[in-house]
Amino acid sequence: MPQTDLGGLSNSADVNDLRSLCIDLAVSAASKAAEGRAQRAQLETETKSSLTDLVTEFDRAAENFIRERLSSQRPQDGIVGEEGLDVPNTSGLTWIIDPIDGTTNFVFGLPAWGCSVAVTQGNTILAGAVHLPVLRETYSAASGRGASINGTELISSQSTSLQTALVATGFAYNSQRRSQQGALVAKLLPQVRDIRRSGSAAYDLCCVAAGRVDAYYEHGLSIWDIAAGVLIAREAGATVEFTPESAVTDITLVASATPIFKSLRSVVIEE
Ligand code: LIP
Repeated sequence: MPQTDLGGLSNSADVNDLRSLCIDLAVSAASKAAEGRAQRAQLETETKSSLTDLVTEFDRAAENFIRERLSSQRPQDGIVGEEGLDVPNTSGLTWIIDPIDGTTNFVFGLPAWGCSVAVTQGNTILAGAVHLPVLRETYSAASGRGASINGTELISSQSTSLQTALVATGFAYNSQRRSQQGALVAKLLPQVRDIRRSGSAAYDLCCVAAGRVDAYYEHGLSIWDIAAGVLIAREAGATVEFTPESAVTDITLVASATPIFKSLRSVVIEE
């Protein structure tokens, strides 16, 4: 995905304005969801693609909140969100929304969940933000302008050895794919320091950006899981590839310290 061509948005002020809006939307939506969660001892859930693919009223409310804000502030822009219908753009810009990434964690009361908001121009990610309210962490980036956590610059790992790399991954909701993913983890585990599984792709990519893990890979992702985190990790200095670049679902992603990228990709991607 090209990172330098900003098309009509050559003005860095525009890119930084978009970053500020990503942050505002992600923080506001995730904070509302956290407040609502705190008032419920038990959550009602529905299922989507499988018995384990959960959605709650708070996922839908958070996305509707963001959609309403965008329709009033950026009415010409398009929207692609996990829980709602696509909206076409007349401005060339499209917002990519995962209202609650890590929904299972949200339901079970675990901390690794957050709202991910990104804005793209074609295949270029211009700006993005991920807010995790329980962790009190806000990650953001703008294309060519660096990445930060709570306003402090993010610098990714520069690990040079796969054998000592801490690697994050995740698993799909489809049981057949999970058995393949389990076999792949078993193959990788002896070759790396250790594996971590947070339950949120957006958080995993932010952890790559922060150098808290040296790498992250996953198969079967959706664009809303990763759009903001991809830019945040890239702007922090990591190498990130995902394919197919123009896909919305069934995306394979590898992100890591640049020196170990090729060796990790050779293990986790079947050529
Ligand atoms: C989640 C991803 C995570 C993956 C989970 C799930 P959701 O997204 O962020 O990486 O392993 O299976 O897809 O469903 O919580 O928005």
